[in-house]
Amino acid sequence: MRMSRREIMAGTIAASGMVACGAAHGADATGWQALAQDVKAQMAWAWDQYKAHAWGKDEIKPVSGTFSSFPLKTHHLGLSLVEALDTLWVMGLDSRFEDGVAWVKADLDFAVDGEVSVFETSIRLIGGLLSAHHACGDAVLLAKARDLADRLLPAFATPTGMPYRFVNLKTGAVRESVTSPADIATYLPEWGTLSRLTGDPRYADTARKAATAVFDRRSRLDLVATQINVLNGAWQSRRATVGSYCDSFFEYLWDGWQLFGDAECKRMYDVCTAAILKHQQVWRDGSLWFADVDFETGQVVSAEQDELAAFYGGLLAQGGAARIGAAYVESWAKVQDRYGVLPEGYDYAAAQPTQRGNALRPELADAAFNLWLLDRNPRWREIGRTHFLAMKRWNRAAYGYTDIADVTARPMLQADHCPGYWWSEQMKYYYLLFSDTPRFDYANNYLSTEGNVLLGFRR
Ligand code: IFL
Repeated sequence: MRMSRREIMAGTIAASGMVACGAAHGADATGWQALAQDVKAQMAWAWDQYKAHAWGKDEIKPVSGTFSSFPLKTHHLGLSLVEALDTLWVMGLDSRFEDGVAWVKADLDFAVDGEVSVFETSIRLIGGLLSAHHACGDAVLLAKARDLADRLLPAFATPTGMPYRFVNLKTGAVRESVTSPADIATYLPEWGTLSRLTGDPRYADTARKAATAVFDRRSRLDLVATQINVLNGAWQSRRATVGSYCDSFFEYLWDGWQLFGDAECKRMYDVCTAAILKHQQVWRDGSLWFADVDFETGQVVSAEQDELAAFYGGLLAQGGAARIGAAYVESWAKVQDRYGVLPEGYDYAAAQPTQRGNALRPELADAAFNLWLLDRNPRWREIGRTHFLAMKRWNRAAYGYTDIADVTARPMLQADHCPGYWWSEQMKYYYLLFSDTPRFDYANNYLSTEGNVLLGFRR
């Protein structure tokens, strides 16, 4: 496929590791456009590495130049490629986007006798295909997304409507009935979009029923815990958290309202959020945190914060709690200033990391972008810039961007894995945050938990 002149320049700049300055700088005294061009150049460079060393594979290992599979154990579904598509498109890396779409149309087949996580497969692959479809309108992308959703549907055939955690893509065999609110209830934006585009209500109905089933089992404090049995609805843990296992359950309640105007989703979001603000909010040395608490008594059980919870300030602000959302983002920004890259776990009471790695995470950039969409305060761009520049400094490896084994070491210790979400999330958040691109409607849009744009592209 032929590359445009702009794309060739982007690749050249990235290969040299330089920021694209020149004309863009002249037109933009604060350097945001130059930064956007640098993000685009890094994306082009990383894509070219993926193409050369891992084309059609799930995830590149950027230090060794090899690859690994996910969500299937031994078979590849081009995860990174699918996740990258709408990011390439919004950046105007059009020939690379077309290359990727051509691969999907010719080579992506979900009829594989293997087991996947229902949640991960939905947010990454169904979401990636739908956002690529939103970018270019190609009907084959929608058909592939629908085929995949049909293969996940057997997981939802439980007495409660909450899905099993794993399903076999070919046989429909299911496994693991104890799972989390995030695994159960992170479907409505993608599946509602599928219903809207195909005219088949089953997808939206299934997703909504699962989310409602979690909400209906909340405690008397209106909190949910991290683990539940989908066959009998009995909770298997007592820990309420805004981090891992629950995070995108809250996010998709709000999103059901934002994307579809579903008033019941808003009511559920408001009830859950009021409870979290009442029972989990902790102020310490001028910083705001959300403690893990017992979901029935409200007693604090841990001061450890997942890095994954860093997205939550953006969600709170979207839901109307702008001041408190901004405060939570600032708490994480202080940790970022201290370590350069956020540790996966952080204890706010001890002011120390509890897990020293970082899985190339997008959450702080995600929150900064959501706040930027709401008030255009340059502070959020600055937090995004710090996130991006630290990534360039510490995560760049020979064949792409990698995760970190220890953020406290100097130089930081690199691991060897580029997760699929990197292609869909932070690279897109940075670009949208810095570029003011006309391909995106900054006033009316929707990005999923995986950063997939399901509303807001301007073709
Ligand atoms: O898959 C990503 C997504 O944002 C999510 N949870 C974690 C991943 C990124 O850290 O919902």
